[in-house]
Amino acid sequence: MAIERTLAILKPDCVRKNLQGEVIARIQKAGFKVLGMKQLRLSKEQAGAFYAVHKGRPFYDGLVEFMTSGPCMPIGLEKENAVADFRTLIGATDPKDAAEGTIRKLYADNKGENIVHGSDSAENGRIEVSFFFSTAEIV
Ligand code: 3AN
Repeated sequence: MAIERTLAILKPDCVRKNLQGEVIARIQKAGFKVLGMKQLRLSKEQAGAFYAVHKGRPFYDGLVEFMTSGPCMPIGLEKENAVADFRTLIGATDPKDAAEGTIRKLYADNKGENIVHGSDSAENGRIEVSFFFSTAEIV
C-alpha cells in the first residue's frame, strides 16, 4: 500500500473541550506519523476557502461559523493508507452513525460539531496538508 498524507483538524469543539491530547494520543497509537502541527484561529476567508467544495450546501454558513468560532489545530499526518485508515479511526461524519470506539463516537456531539476533520482522498490529503503547512514546516 502507498504512503499517503492526510490532514486532521482538531476542530474548535475539540479545543474547547480540552480533548486535544486524548485525540492526538489515539492518532499516534494508530500508527500515524505527525509531519506538522499548529494551533490557529481560522479567518472566515480561510475557512470558506478550505470548505469551498461545500459552498451552496445548506450547512455551509454554519460550518464556516463553527470553524471560525475558536482556535483549531491542523495536523499533517503520514502513513501507509493514511486517508482510509484515518477515516476509520474517526468514524462517520454523524457521531450517531459512527462505529463504537471511533473518535467521533467517543467525543463528538453532532454532525456539525464533530471534533475532527479528515481528508477524503490521497489527492486532497496532499492539497489540504499544503493548505496549512509550508514545505519548510513539514519535517
Ligand atoms: P467528513 O468531515 O466526515 O469528511 P464532509 O466532508 O461531508 O464530512 O463534511 C465536512 C464537514 O461539514 C463535516 N465534518 C461536518 O462538520 C459538516 N457537515 C457535513 N454535513 C453536514 C450536515 N448535514 N449538517 C451539518 N454539518 C455538516
